[in-house]
Amino acid sequence: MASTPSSSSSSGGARKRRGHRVTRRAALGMMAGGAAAGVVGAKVGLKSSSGGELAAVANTLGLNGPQAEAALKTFLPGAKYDEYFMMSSGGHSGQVFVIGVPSMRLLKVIPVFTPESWQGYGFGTDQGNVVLTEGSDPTKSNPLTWGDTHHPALSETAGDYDGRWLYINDRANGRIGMIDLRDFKTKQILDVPNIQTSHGGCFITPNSEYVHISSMTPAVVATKGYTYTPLSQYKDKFRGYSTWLSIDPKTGRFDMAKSFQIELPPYTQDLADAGKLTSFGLGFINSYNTEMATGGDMPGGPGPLEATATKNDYDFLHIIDWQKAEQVAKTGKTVTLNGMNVIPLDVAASEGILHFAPEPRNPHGVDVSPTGDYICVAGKLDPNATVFSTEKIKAAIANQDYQGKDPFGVPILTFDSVVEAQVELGAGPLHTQFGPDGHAYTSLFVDSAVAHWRLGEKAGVPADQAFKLVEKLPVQYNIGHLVTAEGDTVNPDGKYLVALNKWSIDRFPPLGPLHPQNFQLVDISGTKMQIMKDMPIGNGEPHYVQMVHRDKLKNVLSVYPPGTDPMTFKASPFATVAGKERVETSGRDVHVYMTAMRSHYTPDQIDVKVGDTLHLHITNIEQTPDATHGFAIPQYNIEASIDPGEVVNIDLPLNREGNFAMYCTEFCSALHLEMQGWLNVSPN
Ligand code: K7E
Ligand code: CUA
Repeated sequence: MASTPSSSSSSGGARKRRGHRVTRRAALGMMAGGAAAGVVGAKVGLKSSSGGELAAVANTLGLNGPQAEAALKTFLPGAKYDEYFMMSSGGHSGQVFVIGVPSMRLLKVIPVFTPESWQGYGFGTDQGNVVLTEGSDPTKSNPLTWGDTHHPALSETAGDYDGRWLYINDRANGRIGMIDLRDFKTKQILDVPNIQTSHGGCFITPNSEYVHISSMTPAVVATKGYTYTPLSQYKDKFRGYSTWLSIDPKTGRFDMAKSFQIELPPYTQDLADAGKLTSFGLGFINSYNTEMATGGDMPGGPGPLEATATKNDYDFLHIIDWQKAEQVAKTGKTVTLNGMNVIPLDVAASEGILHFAPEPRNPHGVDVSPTGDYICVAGKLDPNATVFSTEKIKAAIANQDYQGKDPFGVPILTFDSVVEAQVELGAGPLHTQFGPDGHAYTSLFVDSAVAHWRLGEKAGVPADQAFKLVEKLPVQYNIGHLVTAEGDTVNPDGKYLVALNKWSIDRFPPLGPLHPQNFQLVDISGTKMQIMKDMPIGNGEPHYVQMVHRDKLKNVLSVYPPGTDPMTFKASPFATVAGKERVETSGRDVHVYMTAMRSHYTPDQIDVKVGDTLHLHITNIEQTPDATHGFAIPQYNIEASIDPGEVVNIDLPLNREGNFAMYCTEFCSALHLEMQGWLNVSPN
């Protein structure tokens, strides 16, 4: 892969950095002698080190100078913290990963759509069970137990991450999860009405007014969920929905009374993004399969979906005026469908809520630039990034500058009137992220490369450099999304880029035929992009990731206040203090108010009968950070994790007699192994 020589005038030193932020060098607290120019330089300075061993180590590993330098820059000794955190989707693991940058260490797995036993999520305790069950409508009795997380969205204030909440969609089942960043636990899963799948989300509006999630594959919606319809009626009966979920500003939960949907034609709605600053109030959704193909690749059929869905030269960028929609949603022009306030397609078209702009065939990513002036669309089957202008879109809408209407009556803006530039980047462009000063970075799936290019004058780029490719960096291999530090906010930091590669082939030793994905950390602070580190992702297949500065996560709890219900952050009515432990029986319901502390449960014997329902209310009465206790009941599929100050509730119908040795699963103390008790279930 040939790299284009850099023509950028930017340099790490010239880029603006926020005053309050530590530079990477200071954060590392090392490299006192200055960045080493090469391996030999690596042993310079550092009197306190054991002396000139660094060059020998580098030689043994065969590291060149930049590699040795990258190794030092990404090493963090204990008790030194990463400057950034990546909130990574976990793909079909159904989880979210938290990864430190630049160390590329996995710091946490947050279970969202999939049970996770370490954290006792989905194994009998209230948090996981309640959230998973509530999010499984209409099959609450048989909860969905996995999801396909794709696009995390951190809450924002004035277009910048504010560290309060994180949302993530389930691409498979059209659901959305909400994580509170005080304790990094999932608080709510919503099975979004009327959408079976989701891809256009999550994205969040600049003041967290709404989190958006739209369907991917259109479906037939009936008043009671979904209904069977022959695919021959695809055009007439199948529909997509753009969903605007109102966020409760106090709790981060979804306020359904203020939420609404916009009905969309049966195209495949793909990625989406929210306008910001100059484009505030607009939302953008890509689409493909405007051909409305439904497959049929056996003899006599119309042909495979991927062939029929790529016939048109243009698909439609959906431009949604959500402020206008918000007003129309309050009128009588809407319908209620499965509890959701829905703006019908014809109303959306006639009220000026929905416009289309042609976009080169089968695009994938749509990304709004930091100032909001440019909307960058990358087309899988087109080598260009197509850059739309917010100003031109607004003018075209105002002037009704249409080149026609789609079959559903939605006006199509004239392509040449709304496009600002097309920048040839390479094969298979997918997603774009941003740095300061109009720097843009686009993933090239087919090329296996990152393309660095510049936006236009509205982003502060000199005219002679505007909309030009700067450099391409080969990555290993087949990059999907990419992320830059705070690169989808109004205030991107630059500094780091991570390539989220789908294939790793030879980068790691084979451990069976299923290979990990490969995250590659790239230094973008200098004039040339430089790969610093590979990180295998041995769980799920991440799609999008956001990278947030550590300073933004200012509300994180280290312990809960005593007796906290983590679902409400309020005192739990079931909290127990030392000395007040008790058993209360009412009919066949046995309530045990238990405490846990190093190294015992009180009570440690529970005597019940087959047919009783056991209600365990366990309070971890410790306030020492990290003094988490587990609680497992063998053979009953119960596993809890109880953090200091937390109250966990378990409802357990007892259907089997025996003496069950309940125990603490977290190695909490010298007498951890002694932290056990007996659940004695006698015959009825
Ligand atoms: Cu994988 Cu954002 Cu779902 Cu592109 S999407 S890679
Ligand atoms: Cu408590 Cu181990």
